[in-house]
Amino acid sequence: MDGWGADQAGGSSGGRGGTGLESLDFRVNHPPVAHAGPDRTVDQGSQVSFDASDSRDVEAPLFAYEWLFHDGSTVTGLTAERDYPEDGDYPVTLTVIDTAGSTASHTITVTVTNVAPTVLTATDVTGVEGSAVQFVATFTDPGVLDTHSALIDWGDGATSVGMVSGSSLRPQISFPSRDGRLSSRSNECRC
Ligand SMILES: [Ca+2]
Ligand SMILES: [Ca+2]
Repeated sequence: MDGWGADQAGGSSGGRGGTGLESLDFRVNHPPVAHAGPDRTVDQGSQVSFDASDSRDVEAPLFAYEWLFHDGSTVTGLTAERDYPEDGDYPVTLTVIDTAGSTASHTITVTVTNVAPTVLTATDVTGVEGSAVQFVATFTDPGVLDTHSALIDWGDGATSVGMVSGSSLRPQISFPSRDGRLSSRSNECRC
């Protein structure tokens, strides 16, 4: 136990000229219990809500709650929210403080899994024989911090590497020529 306090001071006295006796009643503070909830597994791009309602203290309602995230940022309060745009494992530590100043912590892990990109648009292209045509596609990925490569399968065994450009929210792929069919996997757009 890491906290205590005097609950009451009382006393009794001895007789005249005798020895005195004083009594003190102490109430030992029980440390709080922190509970940040279960470990989580979410898709990248998700917002995760945290709730410390299962934390408790014997003596009184908890005085304060603080959430510490992997980047060193903190949020105070019974609940907190956090966006996870990048896949990986991220610790979240809840620290609670009781009215006597005792603290307790609980750390959970948020596992963020990669989500494959999705090809949104790819239009048919008509060209003149012997001339190059540009083929353009767009895709989306909830992992806005992900990097991407693109490959087009022309359908005859030939492939070409595409150039990815544009904003992270709506990137675009440009290919040198010909037409093909679209598919996607992992963080690679195969068009
Ligand atoms: Ca307590
Ligand atoms: Ca992704």
